[in-house]
Amino acid sequence: MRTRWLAAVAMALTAIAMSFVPSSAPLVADTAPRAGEVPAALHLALDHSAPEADETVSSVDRVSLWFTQSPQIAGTSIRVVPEGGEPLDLGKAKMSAEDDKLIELAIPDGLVAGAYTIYWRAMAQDGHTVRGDFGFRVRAGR
Ligand SMILES: [Cu+2]
Repeated sequence: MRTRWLAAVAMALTAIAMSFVPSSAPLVADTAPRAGEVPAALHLALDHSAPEADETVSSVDRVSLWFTQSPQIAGTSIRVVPEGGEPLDLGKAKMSAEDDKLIELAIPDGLVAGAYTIYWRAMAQDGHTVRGDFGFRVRAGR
């Protein structure tokens, strides 16, 4: 039948076209950008941190955030908020002199035991602002 033959040709052409998709293309559908969005991989993002998300530490003298790109320090901030409390007055986050993707907030007096949330905001070189938050705990006794 003619329609069945056309369907087979269409499937073959689709398979050929798929084989030309570069291997660097995202494999997971939900990472694909929607119209008007910048692909997620091109945005600045938090790579890792110290303390890590959900980590319990015995003491902490700074928050360190490593980003995937060097942010604009003027649009970048870190807040530390104790559970049920107000943001701590810790001054401004600073860019590491050795690593322009590392932003640090000093906590010279350390933190008392308890749960904390870090709220961060970072401005990419392209002007996009990205924000996020994660929690960590300081255990009692040193
Ligand atoms: Cu961007």
